[in-house]
Amino acid sequence: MLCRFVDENLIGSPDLHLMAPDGLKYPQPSIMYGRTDIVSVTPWLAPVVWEGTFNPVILDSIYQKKNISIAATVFAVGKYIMFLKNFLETAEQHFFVGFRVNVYVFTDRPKEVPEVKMAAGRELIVRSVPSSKRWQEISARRMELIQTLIEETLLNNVDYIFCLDVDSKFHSRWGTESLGGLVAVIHPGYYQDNRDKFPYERRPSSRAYLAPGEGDFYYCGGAFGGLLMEVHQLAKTCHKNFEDDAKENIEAAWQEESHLNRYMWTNKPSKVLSPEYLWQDFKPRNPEIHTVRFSGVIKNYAEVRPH
Ligand code: 5GW
Ligand code: MN
Repeated sequence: MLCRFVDENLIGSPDLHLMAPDGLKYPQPSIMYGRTDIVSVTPWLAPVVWEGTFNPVILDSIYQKKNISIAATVFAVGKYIMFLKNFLETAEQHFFVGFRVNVYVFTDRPKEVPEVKMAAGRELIVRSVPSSKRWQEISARRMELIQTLIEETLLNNVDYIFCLDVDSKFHSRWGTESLGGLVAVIHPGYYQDNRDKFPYERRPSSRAYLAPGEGDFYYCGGAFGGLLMEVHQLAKTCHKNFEDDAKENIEAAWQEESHLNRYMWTNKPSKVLSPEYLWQDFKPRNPEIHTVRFSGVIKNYAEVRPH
C-alpha cells in the first residue's frame, strides 16, 4: 500500500519522475560534444535552455504522458490592447502546441479582445480589470492579480503558469523544454555585461535592493513562470514588497522587474531560459542566438502609453 502511494505521488507531481514512452528512438546523447559557445548550466546546476541543448521530441513525449496543463497570463490595459491579436495568434502557432493551454487576458477593454481561433484543448479567458493611467498601478496590480488568479481559479486545475508581456510575439517553439519549478528568462539587454552594470535597485531602503557583488543574472520582468505554487510564492512576495515600499514612498528602479530580480537572487530559479525566450525586435540577432522564440515588438511609446 505504501509503495503504491509513493508511486502515484511521484507520477502525479508534474515536475518529478520523467517517464518516457516505450519504443522512442532518437539520436544518441553525448556528454562530450555539444555547444561550446554558450554556458548551459548555472553554478547551482539549473539548466540554461538554448537551442541545441535539448531534444523536443523526448521532452514532449515525457510531458504528453503526464497530460499537463499550462496557464498563461497577459495584461492588455488601455492602448496595449493593440498588441493582443498578434500575441495570441503567434501563441497558437508556437506556444506549447499540442498541449492544454488556458490563456488569461486581463484587460479594461473586454469588447476589443480579438476573436482568435483556438485549437482543441486550448482556451482564451478574458478578465476585466479597471482602467489605469499610471503604469505603476498596472505593474503593482499585475503581481496581485496573478496571485489571486492562482488562489481562486488555477489551484487544482493547472500545473504550470507563464506570465508574459503583451507587447511581444512568438517566432518559434516555446514548449516543454521551458518547464521547471521556478523559471526565469535572461534579459536580452544585459547578458554580456558585468553585474555592476545591471539595473538592479541600488537603494538599500527598497525591498528590491541588491548590493554590489550580489545578483546572478539580470532577469526580465516580461516573462517568468514555473510550477503553480512557485509562481504563487513569487507573485505574493513581489506584490507585498512592492506595497511595503510604496507605503514608504519608494518605488524600485524597474518596478516589479526589480522585485523579481531580488526574489530570484534568494530563490534560485530551477530552470533559466536563454535570451532566445525574450529577444527584442530592434536588436540585431547575436551569433549565439540560433533561434528567436519570443520577442518584444517595436512600439511607439508616445502612442501606446498613457500620458
Ligand atoms: C507601460 C508603461 C507605461 C505606462 C503603461 C504601460 C502599460 C503596460 C499599459 O498601459 N498597459 C499594459 O497592459 N501594460 C502591460 O504591462 C502590458 O502587458 C505590457 O507588455 C506590460 C509591461 O509594460 P511594457 O511592455 O511597456 O514594458 P517594457 O519594459 O517591455 O517596455
Ligand atoms: Mn514589454
